[in-house]
Amino acid sequence: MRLFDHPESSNALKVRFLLHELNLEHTLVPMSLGGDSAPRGDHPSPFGLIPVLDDDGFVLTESNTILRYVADRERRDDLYPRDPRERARVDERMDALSFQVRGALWPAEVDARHGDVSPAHLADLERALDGFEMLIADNGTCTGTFSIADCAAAGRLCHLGELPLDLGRWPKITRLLTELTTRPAFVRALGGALPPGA
Ligand SMILES: N[C@@H](CCC(=O)N[C@@H](CS)C(=O)NCC(=O)O)C(=O)O
Repeated sequence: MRLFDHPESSNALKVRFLLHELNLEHTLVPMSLGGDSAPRGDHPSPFGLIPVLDDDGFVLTESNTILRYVADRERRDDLYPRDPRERARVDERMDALSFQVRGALWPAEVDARHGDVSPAHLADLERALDGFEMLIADNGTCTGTFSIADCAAAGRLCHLGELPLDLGRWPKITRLLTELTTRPAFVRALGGALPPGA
């Protein structure tokens, strides 16, 4: 397996976490970030985005799709259940991270890189985190047992501690982050170092 990757990509980190969790041998193909994301003939993604997985010629984009594919390929029903309701709960958390949390997180992260997070962006993010807090389990996982939703959550949220937020407002999210970012596979996916503030 080859993973087109960048060390700072949260979406690639989600996939690296799962590959390490499953001890799946893989080669990382370093890509650049910060391009124009326009489709390019020499890029494995039609959108010019990473991650992209190449599994013996089967080329797959979209980090959440890759997580689902890899768990299914390895027949890890514990990580991505077959039961329709249990599977829907995993999908629900992954979709909430992508469609409710990421949209609010990204502007705040961009602000933080420029040194000042706008109050409006912070308020949007706080609202999104309030919702995610209500959705998840209270035992340090998204659904009650470790699943691919947790790989998605770790990649998406591991830099939350770097933002000017009082994480005490979200005890379930705080526990989730503590459990996930200290998991050996996640530490390996990061290359051995925890991100600052994780
Ligand atoms: N929905 C896609 C989003 C992928 C995405 O936004 N990737 C970012 C890095 S996390 C990227 O490749 N950006 C292009 C660039 O910065 O050049 C997924 O989940 O895989």
